[in-house]
Amino acid sequence: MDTTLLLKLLTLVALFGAPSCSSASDHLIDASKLNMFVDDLPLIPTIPAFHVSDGVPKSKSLEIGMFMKKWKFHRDLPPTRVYAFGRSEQEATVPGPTIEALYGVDTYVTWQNQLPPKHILPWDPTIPTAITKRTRGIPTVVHLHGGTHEPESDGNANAWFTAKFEEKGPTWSKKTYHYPNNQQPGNLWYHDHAMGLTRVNLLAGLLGAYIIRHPAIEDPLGLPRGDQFDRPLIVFDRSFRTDGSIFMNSTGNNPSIHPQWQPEYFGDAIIVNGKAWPRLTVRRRKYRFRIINASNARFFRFFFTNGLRFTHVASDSAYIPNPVTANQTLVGPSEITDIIVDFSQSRSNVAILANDAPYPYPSGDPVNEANGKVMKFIILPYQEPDTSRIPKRLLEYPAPDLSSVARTRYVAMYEYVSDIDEPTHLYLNGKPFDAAVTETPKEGSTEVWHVINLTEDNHPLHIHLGLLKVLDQTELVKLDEFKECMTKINDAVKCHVEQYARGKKVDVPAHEKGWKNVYKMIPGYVTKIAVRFSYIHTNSSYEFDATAEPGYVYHCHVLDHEDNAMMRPLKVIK
Ligand SMILES: [Cu+2]
Repeated sequence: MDTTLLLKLLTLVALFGAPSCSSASDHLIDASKLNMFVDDLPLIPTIPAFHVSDGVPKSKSLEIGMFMKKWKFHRDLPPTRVYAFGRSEQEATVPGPTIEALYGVDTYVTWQNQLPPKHILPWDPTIPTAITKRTRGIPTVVHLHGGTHEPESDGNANAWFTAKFEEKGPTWSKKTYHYPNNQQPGNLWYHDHAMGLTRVNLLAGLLGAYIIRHPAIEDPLGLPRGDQFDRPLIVFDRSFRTDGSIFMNSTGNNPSIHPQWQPEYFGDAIIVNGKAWPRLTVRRRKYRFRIINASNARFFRFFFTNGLRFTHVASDSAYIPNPVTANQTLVGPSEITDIIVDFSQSRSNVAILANDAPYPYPSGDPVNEANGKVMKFIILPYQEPDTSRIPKRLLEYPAPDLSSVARTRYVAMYEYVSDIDEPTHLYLNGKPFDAAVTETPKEGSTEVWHVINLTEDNHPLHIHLGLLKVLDQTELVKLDEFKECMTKINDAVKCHVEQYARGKKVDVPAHEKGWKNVYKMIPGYVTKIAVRFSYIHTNSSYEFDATAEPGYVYHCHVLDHEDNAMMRPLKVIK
């Protein structure tokens, strides 16, 4: 054989790995063979969510579509078929454009499904799933994660619709969603929430950032500003085939029960703002990064390999009262960590943002060379003036009034396995999603929830509408005994949870003691949270009817769990 040809073949095998795997078409790319840090971090396009006329901001109506298109995730990967948000197919990106809203100015969005009928990823009709009856088409619906808005605009899992609104789910009520933006300023994200399809629709690319800014109170803080120095970093993991397509298993872990569903999706390539392991050249000054973990199931424990530290200023959709500096930060699926990095403190001219969270978290596989790296910062050598600052105080909101708690609830997390000891589904409180609503908080009230994790994995619990504050996390002693009782009678009070919640306490990290909308539930622990059903910045009641149909939901944000069916309805009452 010609030596050049042999060399080429060897390079191809080294890059793409030997063909094998579950089916003939699944020639996977070995992510560790892809060169890291060869693509620049893309600047995600932004869409202003308000007009300015005569210097006055006015409300705006947007039309944002979901399109199938091709996306280049890496220099050496063929283009990948994705689903992307954008105002047109040409403009659409993965992640979708960052929507920039202004405090107190309403935004209306008509989310348009422009997707062709056949899904680019495998899905599973045997889990509770949005399935069209009369037509073909991909059900989608958009949820604005962290938003304080009416139930009709919340993207209820059964309010899905297909292309041209041809077919609609049972709780669909309107085409145009209303986001009042009158909550505390902060970071939100929008993503698909269709019943049983959320994990595949996000995997295909249906996600993007949404920022609510309140200049009158944020500008005086003096934090880094502008597109260059204040940037969202949307991070997720993906696996690819040699033809560039996204790889997702087409065979389930219990194929005779669920042909396709598996309990967690993990990919080896780490994608930031749409590129695998990108690089960014930065100046020796402070930058603000709003990091969104948009993975299906992967937790990230971020740190810099050169010891550079970061300072937290907000968590999820709310500022924290005081900045907190740390060496590392654990970010579960759907959590948002908002940090300042001061590159003038770096002793080297290169800083790698890395990850060392096992997957599944916390007791799964250790990270490898590929998924243990996130992105590279190339730091320019010369010092420069920096007028931005990290103030001693950020924004403080009233603490929940624990003397007037309206209701105490228990939420137990269960995982069920088949006779081959493989997970078949997961439930909250042992109930499927369509069982009658049991969580009915009163509008304006504060509740305390005891979230009891009886599984072996950490589950990020996300509550729509209400914000939560983590009170404490306590280990369950004699876990097997307690689990046995719970498995039998599914009642935390009758099983005397208070007698078991006496083990060691894990400190809530300082930067996560503020208001959040999702939190990491440690396996074998009870996590006590206060949940507030009013605006947290004013403590006043909602300016919309939160009691309307179809209500809200709360769920695990590991998307593969949420889909099957670690999700329950949440109905606010008067
Ligand atoms: Cu979960």
